[in-house]
Amino acid sequence: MSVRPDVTTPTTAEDHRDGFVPFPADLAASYRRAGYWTGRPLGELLREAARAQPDRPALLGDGDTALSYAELDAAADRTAYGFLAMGLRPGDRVVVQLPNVPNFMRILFGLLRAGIIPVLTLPAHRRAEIEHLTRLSGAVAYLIADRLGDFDYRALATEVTAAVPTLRHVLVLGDPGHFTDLNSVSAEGDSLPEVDASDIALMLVSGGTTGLPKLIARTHDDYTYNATASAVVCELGPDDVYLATLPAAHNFPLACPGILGTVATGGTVAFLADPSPESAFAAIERHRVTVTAVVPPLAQLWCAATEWEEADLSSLRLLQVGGARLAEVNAREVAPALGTTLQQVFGMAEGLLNYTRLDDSDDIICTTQGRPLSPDDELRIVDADGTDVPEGEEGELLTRGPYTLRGYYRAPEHNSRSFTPDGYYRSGDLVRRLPSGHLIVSGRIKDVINRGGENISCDELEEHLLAHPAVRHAAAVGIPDAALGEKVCAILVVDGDMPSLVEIKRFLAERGLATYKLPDILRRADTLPITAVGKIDKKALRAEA
Ligand code: OOB
Repeated sequence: MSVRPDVTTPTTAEDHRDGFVPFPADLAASYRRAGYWTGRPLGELLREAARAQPDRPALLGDGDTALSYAELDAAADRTAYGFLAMGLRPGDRVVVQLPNVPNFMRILFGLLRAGIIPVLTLPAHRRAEIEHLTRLSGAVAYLIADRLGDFDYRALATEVTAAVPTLRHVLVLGDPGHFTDLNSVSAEGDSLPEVDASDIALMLVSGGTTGLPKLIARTHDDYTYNATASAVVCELGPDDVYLATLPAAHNFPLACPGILGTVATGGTVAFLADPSPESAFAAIERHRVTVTAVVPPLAQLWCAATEWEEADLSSLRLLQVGGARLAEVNAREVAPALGTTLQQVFGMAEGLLNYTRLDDSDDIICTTQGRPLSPDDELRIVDADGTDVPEGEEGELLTRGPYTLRGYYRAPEHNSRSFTPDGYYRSGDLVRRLPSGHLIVSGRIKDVINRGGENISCDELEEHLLAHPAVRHAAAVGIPDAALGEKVCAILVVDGDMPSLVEIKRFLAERGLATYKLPDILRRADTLPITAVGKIDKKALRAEA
């Protein structure tokens, strides 16, 4: 499948800013004055740490190998010179699709230091997404691993190369076949290009719930702030060991505070290829991991697995959970099961990040999705007409601020819908705000079932379903119905016997749920489909239903 971007795609390095929506000059100046934007390119974070503590471990490899900051710094430079020696130019876009391997760091910093723009796709993306993102970005190179599980990325690269004329290089980690070995990208040099911190550093892929993914161009200034301010909230320091559990190209493990926040504070990064409890717990024990980030289904699985996996998790001081709503029952399990502080993170590749703080009360940590990272994050909560709702009531979250995009890359039509005229991003998320500023996410504006004219929030129903002792995962979707418009279908993954519809309805009614919100249909599933980063895939479920 190929989908054309809604503007003509320029293909030269110099044109990388065509279709980029910059921050307005007056706001940019105010973000600089406030000290959020420091003019430091992302590549400098590693440089500064290497100067300050050359011999400390930066990166833990497979087995017992480790790279010091000085070694990683030098490897990133050689990689940057290697890309330039191949003919890549600053401003060129390069689609990166790599698994969680230590090499990710050298390659990412190599690209950043050369001023080449990584387009960070996830290992689970396939031809539809990769071809679309390659075309949209006008990428000249595609960086892959040879294979992951049964999937051969070289075959995908062959297809994408044939379809997208701008693509000139395919570089492979592992067996390159007829492409080029990514490990051979290395050269010496004595001056790297000057990188302007207000320019695009990298592109993230939107986690959008509709249509093909969009590109989010993040600047060095805004993303450095994203990572460093997040590191402050999480109290990261040189003794921390951050485990990249989620796919490293996702905003959460990359910069919230993730890999980049760890480098900025001189800590150590380790990569986890397989997030199953067995492999994750072994990695936490072996590397003495202190912080990691997961999505709610994984948090649930890890909590359950402490019953059967023997491991010493005592080093883990902070488990960040985000990406989708963490039900309160599951949130309450984390500290007792894993012996760590829970942090809820409500974030988006588009920018805005909300964190529960380490010293928030247990109730705040377990029942809210955090409060904004920056004092200059501006939030509005509005009704369907765009009018601000009274304080404490539910509405759609709109936001702008020092690290929130002002427009998707090369998507003018989309931007006219996704942003207000004064630059607020319409998140599509339904939230309420507590007097403390903490947000409670109650769903997506589109994730509602309209049953006979009554709107039912799928999130709300799912939260109640999850409180049933037999229910491990739950999803609610609307099923077309001639009489009601839509009927409520609940899909459950259960431990042991499947409860009957009558039993579930009684359980929900006892919890005080309105009658019209009770499921009409109950289905059992062995697993629920998941997205590229591991969230429950409502889009796929709705399509199936
Ligand atoms: C993170 O980023 P994306 O871009 O994959 O997805 C963003 C969307 C949000 O708009 C919201 O709908 C949902 O994912 N979401 C949550 C949530 N965190 C994200 N919904 C409920 N509760 C939460 N805690 O998912 C992301 C980026 C950075 C940090 C953390 C997550």
